[in-house]
Amino acid sequence: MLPLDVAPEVAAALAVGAPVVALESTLVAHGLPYPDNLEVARELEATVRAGGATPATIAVVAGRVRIGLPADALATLAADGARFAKAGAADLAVHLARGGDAATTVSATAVLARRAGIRVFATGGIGGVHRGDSGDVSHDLLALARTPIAVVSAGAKAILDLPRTLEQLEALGVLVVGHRTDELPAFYTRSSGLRLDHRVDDVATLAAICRARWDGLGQGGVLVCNPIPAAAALDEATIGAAIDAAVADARAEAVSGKRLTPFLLARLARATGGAAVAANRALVRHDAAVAAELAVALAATS
Ligand code: PSU
Ligand code: MN
Repeated sequence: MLPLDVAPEVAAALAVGAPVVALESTLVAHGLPYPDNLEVARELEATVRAGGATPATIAVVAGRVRIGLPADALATLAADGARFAKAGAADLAVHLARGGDAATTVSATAVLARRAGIRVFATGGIGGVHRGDSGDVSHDLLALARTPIAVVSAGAKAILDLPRTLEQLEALGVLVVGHRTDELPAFYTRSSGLRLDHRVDDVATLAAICRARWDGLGQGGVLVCNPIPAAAALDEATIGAAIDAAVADARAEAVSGKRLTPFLLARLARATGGAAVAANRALVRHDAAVAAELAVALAATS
């Protein structure tokens, strides 16, 4: 039996088919500096609520899966992020068996959200194929392919090799849909130059697509690509140069594996004087708002 603690508010919503949006905890524990991360975590929950859905931040605490974190647990996750392991879907069993604390990545959050009966999940940017020839490919991609959930994100993080990431998504059979865009967004900027096969301009259509994919076809994940709001987008050349420098630093310091993504994000935060953090914050808030809309639309048609 999976040790699953669903917060009362989330359980009540799920029991009546009311809209719920899952939120991940790695973004909080390892993706953003303190105290911005705590502000973001709270902001995301508030944004989901304002959109008429119930937020469920997911993490592993003392070997139990928590679907929906009380305020004090959220504060600990943010202030004490380093104490939480970074868990992908494959790592979960170890933390559960050992009674450990773990922040969940996109792959782990998607799997756990589905186990709890949640269909919509908001995050900033999914993991993907890293640049260079290390062969580092995030498990997020395969987990998304297998898990019938809609993940609303601003594309894949721009620190990645975006053309390769998009090819892998296609090869794995993830349905990638642009929300009011024809292109894969590049996280900090609105466009990557990579065209998407599908674009949707309203959430009612998006909900119908999700239903057809899950209920009709029995297929897996939908990646909803929601570009950063124009006013919050960073200058492409500036952020591009900062990313190149961060990737070069990681190589020089031989940073790889689970540490790589947090290392690159921290470097960008520093190199841009916080502008990368501000952009990350704005884009993930926008994702939470669209995810709430989608959850409401899905609940209305269930
Ligand atoms: N999106 C963000 N910031 C983050 C992440 C996503 O805006 O920190 C996290 C997600 O949890 C994602 C993970 O699953 O980074 C990818 O890590 P890796 O490349 O090690 O698979
Ligand atoms: Mn990796």
